[in-house]
Amino acid sequence: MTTLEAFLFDVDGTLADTERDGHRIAFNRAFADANLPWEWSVERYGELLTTTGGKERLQRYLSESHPDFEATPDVKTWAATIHKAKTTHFKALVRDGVMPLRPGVKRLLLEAREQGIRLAIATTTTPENVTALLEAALGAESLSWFEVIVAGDMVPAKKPAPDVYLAALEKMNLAPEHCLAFEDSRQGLISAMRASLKTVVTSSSYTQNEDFTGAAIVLNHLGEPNNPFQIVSGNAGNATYFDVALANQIFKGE
Ligand code: XBP
Ligand code: MG
Repeated sequence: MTTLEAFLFDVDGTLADTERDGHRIAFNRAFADANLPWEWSVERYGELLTTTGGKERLQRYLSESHPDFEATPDVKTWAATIHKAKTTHFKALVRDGVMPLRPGVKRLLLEAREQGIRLAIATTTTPENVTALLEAALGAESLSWFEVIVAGDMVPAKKPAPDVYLAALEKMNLAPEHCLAFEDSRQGLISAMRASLKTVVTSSSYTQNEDFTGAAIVLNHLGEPNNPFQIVSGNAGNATYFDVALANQIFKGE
């Protein structure tokens, strides 16, 4: 019988709600540093989020909103420079504690470790951001909890391509049928499904109205004993929060 051996986690929106009050603010601060009078509103950032990856998002914004802007020495280098400043601001925001882990994340990670379930991260974001987030939320030693951390710039294509998940599975020498992925967005779900992974979706503020067809279960968050999840779609039996027992139930398709 196939057993559940590993959890593969997305970061942005899944481990923590990082986009609106984290990445967005960091981009706006990087614009201010560069004396650019641009500010991404909550709404505009929501539109831009369909492009995964910060550098790619910057280039899309330029072509849509400032097509005449002369990026020097070229668009790619310009985007990389702004993005570097943005990463510095993002890490400072993480250290300020503005992006706590979502409900149930810490509890589930601890329980998974206790039960010998292997852990990995498959994310679009910059590795420095992941390190900062884990250190701030769980302590520096938590980095070693994850057998592999695969980030978007380490593979040919970012989500919704399956590359980050395929790379994580390869590094762990694991077949997808032994794993569960955790995602918050349609782009992430598609990425995981293209890697043949069963996927648990915990929708986040920006993604709650997205189409999650194909997910094993969709919840508003993982829940806690004193903070039950709401089921958007799928079957959680009698569970009110997501634990390893429910993971096994979903994994077996019960
Ligand atoms: C997250 C992203 C990332 C972040 C910013 O997608 O698209 O681009 O918004 O990170 P997912 P960087 O959660 O599906 O992985 O600016 O470091 O690229
Ligand atoms: Mg995400």
